Amino acid sequence: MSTNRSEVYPDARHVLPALPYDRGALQSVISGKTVDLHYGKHHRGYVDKLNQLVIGTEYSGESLERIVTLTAGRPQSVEIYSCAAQAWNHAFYWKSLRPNGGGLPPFELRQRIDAAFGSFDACKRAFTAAAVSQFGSGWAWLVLDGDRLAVTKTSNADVPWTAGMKPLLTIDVWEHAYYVDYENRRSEYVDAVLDKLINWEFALQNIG
Ligand code: MN3
Repeated sequence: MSTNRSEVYPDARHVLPALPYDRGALQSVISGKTVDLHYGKHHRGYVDKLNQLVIGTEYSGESLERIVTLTAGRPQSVEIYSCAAQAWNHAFYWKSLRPNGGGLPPFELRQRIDAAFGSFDACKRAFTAAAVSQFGSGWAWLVLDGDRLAVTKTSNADVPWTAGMKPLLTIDVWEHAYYVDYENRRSEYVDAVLDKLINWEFALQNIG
């Protein structure tokens, strides 16, 4: 008997994960309108498109992570790769935020931050610099690179784990993440996310 998941579960579909909070819960920084568009249209669109694209392919029934890993760097699979990676990135982004977030990281994380960056302020400056300097669409990340915390950025749909880095937090810097609320002022959005929404507890959980 085959254990191929696509045969066992022929109707397996990627699903849009529920938002971890109410649509208006981030409104001190990100409006409900932006969440409606970003989660309800963009994130949902990546999931829906992926489900269409994988029908009848070798990727049908595979997890998002597997699809990203299998298609990364394959020009013939760029559309599937982009939708899968964006579906993964957005699920991770919503968890990287929380109402009444920001502030100081938990003590254990602050020790790791001090060791890697010298200070919490230096870490925030590095995170902001990565987010603001990403040319065009992409993502800024706090990652584990080996056993050391680092900040990095990726273009378009790219994830850090195909380069061997473990993601701890992310900030979406595609224009659709902030343009309705901040127009072209990306740095204002990034500063506000870091001060009021970023979920340092989630980063600590991800260190594992
Ligand atoms: Mn986005």
